[in-house]
Amino acid sequence: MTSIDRIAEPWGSRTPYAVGEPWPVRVDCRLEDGLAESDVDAWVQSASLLHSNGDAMDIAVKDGRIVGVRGRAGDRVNHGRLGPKDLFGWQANASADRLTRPLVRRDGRLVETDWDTAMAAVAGRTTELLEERGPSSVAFYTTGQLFLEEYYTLGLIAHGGIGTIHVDGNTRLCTATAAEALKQSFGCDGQPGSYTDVDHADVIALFGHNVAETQTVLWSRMLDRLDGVDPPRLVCVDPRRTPVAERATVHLAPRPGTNLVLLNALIHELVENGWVDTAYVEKHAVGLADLEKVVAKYPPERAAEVCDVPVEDVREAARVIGTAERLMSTVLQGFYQSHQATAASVQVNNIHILRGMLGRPGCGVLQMNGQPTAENTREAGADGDLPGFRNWHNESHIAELAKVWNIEPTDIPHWTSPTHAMQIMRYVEDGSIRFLYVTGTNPAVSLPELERIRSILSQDRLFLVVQDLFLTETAELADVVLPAATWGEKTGTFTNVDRTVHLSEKAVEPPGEARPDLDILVDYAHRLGLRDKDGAPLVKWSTPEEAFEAWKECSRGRPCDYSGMTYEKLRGPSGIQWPCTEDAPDGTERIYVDGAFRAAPDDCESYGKDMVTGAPEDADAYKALNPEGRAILRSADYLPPHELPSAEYPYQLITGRTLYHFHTRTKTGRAPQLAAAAPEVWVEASERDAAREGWSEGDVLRVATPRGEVTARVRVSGVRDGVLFLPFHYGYWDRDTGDTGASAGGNGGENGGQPARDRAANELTITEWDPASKQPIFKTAAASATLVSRTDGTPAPAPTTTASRPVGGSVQATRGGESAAVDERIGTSEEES
Ligand SMILES: Nc1nc2c(c(=O)[nH]1)N[C@H]1C(S)=C(S)[C@@H](COP(=O)(O)OP(=O)(O)OC[C@H]3O[C@@H](n4cnc5c(=O)[nH]c(N)nc54)[C@H](O)[C@@H]3O)O[C@H]1N2
Ligand SMILES: Nc1nc2c(c(=O)[nH]1)N[C@H]1C(S)=C(S)[C@@H](COP(=O)(O)OP(=O)(O)OC[C@H]3O[C@@H](n4cnc5c(=O)[nH]c(N)nc54)[C@H](O)[C@@H]3O)O[C@H]1N2
Ligand SMILES: [Mo]
Repeated sequence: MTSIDRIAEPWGSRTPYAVGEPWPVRVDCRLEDGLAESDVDAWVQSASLLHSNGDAMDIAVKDGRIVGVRGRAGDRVNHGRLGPKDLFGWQANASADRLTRPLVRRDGRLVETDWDTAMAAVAGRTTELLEERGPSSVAFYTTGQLFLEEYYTLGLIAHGGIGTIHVDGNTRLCTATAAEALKQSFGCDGQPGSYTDVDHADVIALFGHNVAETQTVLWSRMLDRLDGVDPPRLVCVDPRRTPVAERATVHLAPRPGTNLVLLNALIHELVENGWVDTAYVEKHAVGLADLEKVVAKYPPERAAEVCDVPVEDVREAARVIGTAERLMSTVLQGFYQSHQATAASVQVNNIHILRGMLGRPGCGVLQMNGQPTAENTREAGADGDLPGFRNWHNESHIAELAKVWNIEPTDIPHWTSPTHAMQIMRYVEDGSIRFLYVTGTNPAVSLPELERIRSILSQDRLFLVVQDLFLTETAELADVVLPAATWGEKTGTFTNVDRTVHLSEKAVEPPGEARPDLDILVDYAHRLGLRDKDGAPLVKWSTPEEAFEAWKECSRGRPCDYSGMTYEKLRGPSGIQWPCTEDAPDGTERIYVDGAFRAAPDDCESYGKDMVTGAPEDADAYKALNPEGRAILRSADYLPPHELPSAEYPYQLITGRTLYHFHTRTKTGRAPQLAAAAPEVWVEASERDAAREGWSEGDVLRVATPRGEVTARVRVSGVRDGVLFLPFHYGYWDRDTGDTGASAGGNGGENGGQPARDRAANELTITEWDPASKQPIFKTAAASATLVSRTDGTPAPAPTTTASRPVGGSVQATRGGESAAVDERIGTSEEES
């Protein structure tokens, strides 16, 4: 056993392995200082909730408190490993500032109340509005961080009970493009790949995905292959020099917003050089002629010019991909939140279809998820999707769902497309939505153009309900705040990006009167008096396991089929991949084996959309295009981004994450080791831009767009020239004062010289979304940057271990020290079995 500073070494020790071998076990364990594993009273099964990787772990409990975590050796996903956010993030559960009682607004202030008063207000206002203005005045905005059982219940209440079309999740900001890209290419959501593809691939291509920081354990798996014999070649497409880029065989750093040109050029090269599996394509796909016509216009020289990357690198990347024997690809926010998101992401599917690289070991495409339970928001229908990947525009799917719910098909609103999150905000702004129930998300920090969002959410005529663990920036604006229990304090299941389902069990009691989201939703449904068509309660369950059993029936026969799973089975050594049925009781490692897609017209989830206009296509057009349910090669031409650099705003601004924080920091900001590693916002600029502008490390800059300003110290990093990068984690919440900024103005005190108000990246971002997926474009805007003051010698508060690594100078390395020590036990193959 070794002890390692896992802030300084986020990926831990290497356990190299060769192609086709099993990934060695390494069990990571972090307990409160002074405790040994033998001191722990109980180990309670769970998985990580601060990213989408689904790393299995046990929660250590002593005297009724969470005192640490340990990775689960036998789990297929992580083989015992955990990332820094998991190793330290659990401490937030016991934070002294957790919400412990419901709050209601009285005379303009939030005051504590009892549950009955709070719920009566929530249900009462819903009922009033349903009577006065109908279901279209009621909206739900949820998350990718609750459990499957909770989403299924919420989806039923909203779609089947209240009958509103205004239901979405923050998954719209996160994985809407993943879902859309999969629907466009394969007719249906659902990830073809498996994490074990890492063990077999000879080429791994990462498109706008900083996996090293955002799925640290998946990167550990890749690192262990890279350090083994037969390492895979890596292709990285990212405008920053991320840890992935540093290990890449080819790193393409395109101008933000030009992904589609690059991908069209890569496909141009595949076609041109005969790197296409014609037999596979002929048998299993439609659309080749159209795709060829489009990519013919994108020779590598065009990509070199538009994306500003060396032409030989484009050719080299195409050659690596084109000659791969087993290609694995991943796609994430550098594509999903960038210009022409769906069109670009779909081209990655096209590469796999063209190369016949689907459904066998090493040949997966992962249109990644970000949040731990985003997959479930989508499959259980708590966003703009219907439960079980059913098709909104297929009457027999609606009838089937109505049967499961024992309601009339006409009770499920499906006359128009569901309202996406940004449109929900627009309707709130316009006043047609008067009630918004927000669960597990913090839109006052995470949505684009925050000044607008704040004004929308603070309107008097809006009744805003916020269900959270903390008094967040959003909760500050609410009419009712409901204190929720979270991970470790409630039971439920969730599914990672490679379809692995984990059970997360209750380990400790929630603080004060906080309740599981499921309990609150069930209570809400009963108070609304929601009934099925026979007059029985619409929501027929109250425990998580009952909800899971109900969900199993809803999923039966659909691609995300859970019917063969039970809680008992999930208590086994490893998570289980869906589909899991009577015929496949241990789950299914890869779907779409032998080109068996779920794209047949009567089976598919979507008839597709025009990727430029977003207009949905109809059933007849789809049947004509794809009568036999093959994969669809969809193509699109490049269009320039709407907001391009100008004399006034000469830079391109991109935003994203750092390894040590999760989103708006409600959990990671309350874990001392994580908070210390990245305490405050910074802005990254390239060496050449800094030299030209005369900026040096730690100088305070003001970054501005037409929407707002952020003040931050500059880190001279490996970002490409002409691009500025801002992490989006830092809202108004101030770790030292606990202030969430409700009392507007520069109230946050000293943050490197700037008031807390101007540090949220989303003050700057633009209200714009991808036409097909409706995902906001957080990654392509024009910005200016000006010097506010010279550094007093203080460097930017940015980690040195990650993409924000300084290019020169003498910045002190990011370390966690004693308090970040983690035990690692590298297993033998015996322990592994
Ligand atoms: N540490 C940490 N891990 C997380 C999270 C977290 O908050 N913190 N959040 C989780 C969630 S919900 C998500 S969605 C994922 C996100 O995971 P990622 O998508 O990996 O993270 P991001 O930092 O948003 O963006 C990835 C990269 O996109 C690049 N990029 C920006 N613009 C462009 C572009 O135009 N083209 C290309 N090719 N690349 C571009 C950025 O430089 C950045 O390195 O992470 C999950 N894991
Ligand atoms: N500029 C910019 N903006 C972005 C992004 C970007 O890259 N750049 N990324 C976008 C992406 S991909 C995402 S996913 C979003 C994330 O944006 P948010 O969803 O707003 O971020 P979180 O901080 O994760 O908010 C989750 C909230 O849920 C609460 N919570 C946690 N567990 C529970 C629970 O069990 N029950 C309840 N009721 N509440 C709980 C937490 O305390 C927290 O307040 O941000 C998006 N915004
Ligand atoms: Mo996300």
